[in-house]
Amino acid sequence: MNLLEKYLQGYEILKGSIEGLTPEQMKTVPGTGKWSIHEIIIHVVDADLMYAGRIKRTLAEENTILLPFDQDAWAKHLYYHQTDLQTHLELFRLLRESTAQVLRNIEAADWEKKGHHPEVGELTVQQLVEALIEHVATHVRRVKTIRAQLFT
Ligand code: NI
Repeated sequence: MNLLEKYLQGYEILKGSIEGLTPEQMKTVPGTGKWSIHEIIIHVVDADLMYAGRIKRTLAEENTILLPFDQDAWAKHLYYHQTDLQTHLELFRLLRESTAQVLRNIEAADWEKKGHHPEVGELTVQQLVEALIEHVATHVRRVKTIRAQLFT
């Protein structure tokens, strides 16, 4: 499976990870300072939103700056528990599909274009896409752990 196929598969993987959970289970906080599954999913969608912008900036602009974002502040100040999950899952699907359209059209050399992240340093388009694939995998593992601990 190539990188773009894996990237597109993220939607089914993310959606599949929460299958069968009730809204109450989704919003159960597993411990002090821990995210509920609902918050995890919204976080994954917001990260994709930021990364879609990063990928486009890196492709379109020379020496672009990739802005970091404070994920805990986002979860708190954007009131993740009051945001609708289905709307965000749909946004995730559309972000991946629309970004994949862009990535299908670029030249092979464009995958090596770099943006600059103030904390991480240089990141290529390929690394940004790989990071997104890994990001879903990491959080889906966490969802599985919470499900096994609390809901089985
Ligand atoms: Ni994350």
